[in-house]
Amino acid sequence: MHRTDERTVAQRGRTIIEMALAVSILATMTLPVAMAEDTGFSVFREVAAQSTATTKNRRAIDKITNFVISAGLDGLKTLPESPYWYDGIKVDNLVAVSKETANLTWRAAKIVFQYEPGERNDGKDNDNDGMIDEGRVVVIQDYGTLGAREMVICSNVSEYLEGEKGNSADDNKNGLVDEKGLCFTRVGDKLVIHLTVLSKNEEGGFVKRTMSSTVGIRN
Ligand SMILES: [Ca+2]
Ligand SMILES: [Ca+2]
Ligand SMILES: [Ca+2]
Repeated sequence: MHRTDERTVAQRGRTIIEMALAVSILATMTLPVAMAEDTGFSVFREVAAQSTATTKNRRAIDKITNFVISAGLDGLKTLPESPYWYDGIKVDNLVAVSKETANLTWRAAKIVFQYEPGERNDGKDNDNDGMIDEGRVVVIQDYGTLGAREMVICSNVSEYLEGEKGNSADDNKNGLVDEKGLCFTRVGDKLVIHLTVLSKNEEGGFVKRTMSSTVGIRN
C-alpha cells in the first residue's frame, strides 16, 4: 500500500510538471500569434483612418471647388500672384436668375478659414478635442451685410497646410510661407486651392490628408 501511494504521488507530480510544460509551450506558441493579430488590427485601423481622412478631404475640396466654379470670380483677377496666398477669398455668388429678363442676381460671399468655435489661435487645445488651433472652412453668404449667414463646409481643418509651421519659413517647400490648412493662390489665370484636414485614429492620434484643386479664372 505504501509503495502504491508513493507511485501515485510521483505520478501526480509528473502530471503536474507535464501540464505546466504544456501550458508554457502553448503560451510560447500563442503569444506571437496574438501579437501578430494585434499588429494586424492596428494596421487595419490605421488604414481605415487614412481612408476616412482621404474621403473627408476629397468631399470637402470638391465642395469648395464647386462653390468657386459657380461663383463670379472677376474680383480675383487682380489678386497678387503666388507666393502671396489667402486663407479666404471674396466672390460673387449667383443667387437668382429672372425668368422674365434672364437677369442674374449676384450677392457677395466669402469662403474662408476660421478657427473652430471654442478654439483660439494660442498653441493650446482650448476645446479639448485633441487638436491644437484647428479650424474649419466656412462660406459666408451675403458677406458684409446684416443678413450674413454662415455655412460650414468642412471641420477639423489643420491650422497650417501639411508640413508647414508658423515660423516664417517655407517648411513644406511649396513656395508659400506659413500658409493655412485652407489657402488660395493665384497662378496666372488660375486659382489654386489647397486643403489639409485631420481625422482621429484609434490610437488617439491624427491622420492628415492634403489635396489641391485648380480653377480657371474667367476672362
Ligand atoms: Ca488653441
Ligand atoms: Ca482643439
Ligand atoms: Ca509652405
